[in-house]
Amino acid sequence: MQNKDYMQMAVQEALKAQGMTWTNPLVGAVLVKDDQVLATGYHHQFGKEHAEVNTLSHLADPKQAQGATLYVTLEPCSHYGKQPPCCKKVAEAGIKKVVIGQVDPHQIVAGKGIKYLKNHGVQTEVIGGTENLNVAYNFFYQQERPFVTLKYAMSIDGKINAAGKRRTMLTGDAAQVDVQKLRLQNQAILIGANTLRIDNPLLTVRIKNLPHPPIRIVLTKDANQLDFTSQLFKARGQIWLLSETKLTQKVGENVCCYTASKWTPAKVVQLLAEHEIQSLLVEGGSNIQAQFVAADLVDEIVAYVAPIVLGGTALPAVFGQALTGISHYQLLDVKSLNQDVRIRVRRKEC
Ligand code: AOF
Ligand code: ZN
Repeated sequence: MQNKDYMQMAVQEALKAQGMTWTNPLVGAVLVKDDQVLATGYHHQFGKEHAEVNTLSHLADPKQAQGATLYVTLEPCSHYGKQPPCCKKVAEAGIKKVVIGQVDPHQIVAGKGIKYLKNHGVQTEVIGGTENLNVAYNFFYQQERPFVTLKYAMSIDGKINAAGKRRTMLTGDAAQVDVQKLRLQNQAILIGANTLRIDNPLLTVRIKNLPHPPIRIVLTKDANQLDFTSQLFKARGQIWLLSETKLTQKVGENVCCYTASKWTPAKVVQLLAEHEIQSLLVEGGSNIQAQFVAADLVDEIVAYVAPIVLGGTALPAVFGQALTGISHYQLLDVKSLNQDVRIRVRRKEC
């Protein structure tokens, strides 16, 4: 097996924790000696041991690590955080070489792990190719704002709701499951007050029990006007209300209200950045989608297209805000989900 094959194995390890690592990256590792895999491991959960230490813990005898090569999808850390520095553990274990998928963009590490290893006689090689594991994490530390994804389901004629302001189910089960996977990869999900009223969504992840479910955010003019009997308020997890008016009633321990004279997409993104939230999924409605597009704050779009024609005066997916320019995106992929199709596009420079 070649370097990139072992690294792919480490990527598969990392992916086992999807949704579980909260603001920490997904990280996987494989320990190899004489072309034999000695141990594999990954970072299981936010606050828990890192991938390198988890891998070493799977060895029957710690001495086996001496002279071995460690493949790890992210540069080993060099700082004391919730966990001690991995590069120290790696050097102490007698590992000869560390093959790294990508340098850690987080300033607390950013090359310091590699430097430590070199200074302690451990060879290092950065081979690249694991950046897609942590798109939002990388983006956040490079751009200092969360990665924003717009998600909507639309009819083949580009509409999201039938006229009459009622919820219209457009896509089938396979697309619904796919949306769950998308939510799993985001730390916050935002909707407008209209979507809350019309769709009454839960905005939860139901395919996995997450220690930190995505923060559910409602953008509204007046938080006091929201219907607190909506399903959203019944499900577990943090809720943020972004309102122009102070909330005067007590709603629940998990509900926070932030006020601003006018909430713009730029202010929303700034608030999230201040809380170190690295990813945001905007799930509607069309006016909010339009505001994010007009503010040029959309990094990825995931559109589910159903073979339905709504016609007439039904609302388009993105509508209600003047656009200052045309934005160009790059096609990531197209996937069939039974009768529906998912199209993903990403901003060219991401
Ligand atoms: C992880 N898992 O496997 C690796 C990480 O607060 P801590 O101690 O958990 O440190 C989190 C930081 O450690 C993270 O932002 C990243 O820079 C580095 N590496 N983190 O959660 C891992 N290898
Ligand atoms: Zn570490």
